Amino acid sequence: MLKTFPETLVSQLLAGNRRALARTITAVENEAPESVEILKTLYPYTGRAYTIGITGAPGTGKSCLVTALTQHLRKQNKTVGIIAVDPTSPFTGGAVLGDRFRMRDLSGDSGVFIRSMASRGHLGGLARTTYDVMRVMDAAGFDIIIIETVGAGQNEVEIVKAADTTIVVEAPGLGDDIQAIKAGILEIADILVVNKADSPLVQNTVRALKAMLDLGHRQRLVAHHGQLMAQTDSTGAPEYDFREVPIIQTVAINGQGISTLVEAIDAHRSYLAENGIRQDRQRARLQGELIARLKETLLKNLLDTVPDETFDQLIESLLARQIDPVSAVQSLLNPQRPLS
Ligand SMILES: Nc1nc2c(ncn2[C@@H]2O[C@H](COP(=O)(O)OP(=O)(O)OP(=O)(O)O)[C@@H](O)[C@H]2O)c(=O)[nH]1
Ligand SMILES: [Mg+2]
Repeated sequence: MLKTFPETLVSQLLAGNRRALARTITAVENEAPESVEILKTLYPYTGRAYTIGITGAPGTGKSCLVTALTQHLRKQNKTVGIIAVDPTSPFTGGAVLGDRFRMRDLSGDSGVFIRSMASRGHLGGLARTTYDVMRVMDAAGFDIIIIETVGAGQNEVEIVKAADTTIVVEAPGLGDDIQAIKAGILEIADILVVNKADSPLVQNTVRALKAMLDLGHRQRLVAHHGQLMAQTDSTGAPEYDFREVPIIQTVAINGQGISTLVEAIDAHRSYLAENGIRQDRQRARLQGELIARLKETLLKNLLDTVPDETFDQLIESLLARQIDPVSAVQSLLNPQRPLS
């Protein structure tokens, strides 16, 4: 393949070239050397897309929901980029036959771009490359970016935090427990969806979710030094977010409830905009990213200056109780300081 300069690739991507988009995403996903230049060049074009995170237990119908949602958004003439962080997702071809036909409907449409990312890699790395892939799609001009992750734990919660609107998907009949509790993802939901509402058990699930929402109040979060923290009032007590989390019933395989879901997303979007919350969240996210990257760079720069033997010796000294960990850090930061 002919080598394309990052600027050329980015200008092709900005011009709507789908192959350039695919190649850019691959470079970014693999953290290829040119990805730094690519991300730098396209950064000024980011920050426009509205992002929707969809998470929930395996098999609740997330991919079908993403498909139905996308078809609806396309009717409103919105372009949609989809990132599926999920090795078992139908987007990667592991679907039952019916799903695969549905996906083909989507991928034949130039207003839709689907990318699946294997959930390999360490926690921070996965979250970061996912953000970067989102940025690429954002710069490519998609109106909406949807991220699907299996809500199995902290990993996915981190990724979904990058979304403007987070949808947690439940389905009836997956066991007695509400699946989201296990992963602790209920509190990140801006909208709850009970999919597979064609099941006779749907009302049980809706009732259980309502009861749980009544029990817990979500703390209002505020950006502080790069982290989202609980907002407190003048007495130090936490403030709560009393926005009601809607529970929406859908049948993803036939589109039932999807227009109600889109209305709920629009309402949440307005809520974020009217209260300046979207801006606050973006600020917090960027602060967090800046600090994370700073830590990583400082650590790398420092470790580059420390010979392996010095490092190994230090570990041995720690093990032999000749030095304590805090002093060990000091000696690494200040090599002139004698090891005592
Ligand atoms: N009856 C019924 N089946 C559904 C509905 N939505 C999805 N399904 C079926 O549920 C199964 C799982 O759907 P997926 O969309 O792959 O679910 P998922 O949550 O993306 O699954 P993972 O990505 O593996 O976690 C498929 O066989 C779908 O056909 C629905 O509303 N009603
Ligand atoms: Mg899926």
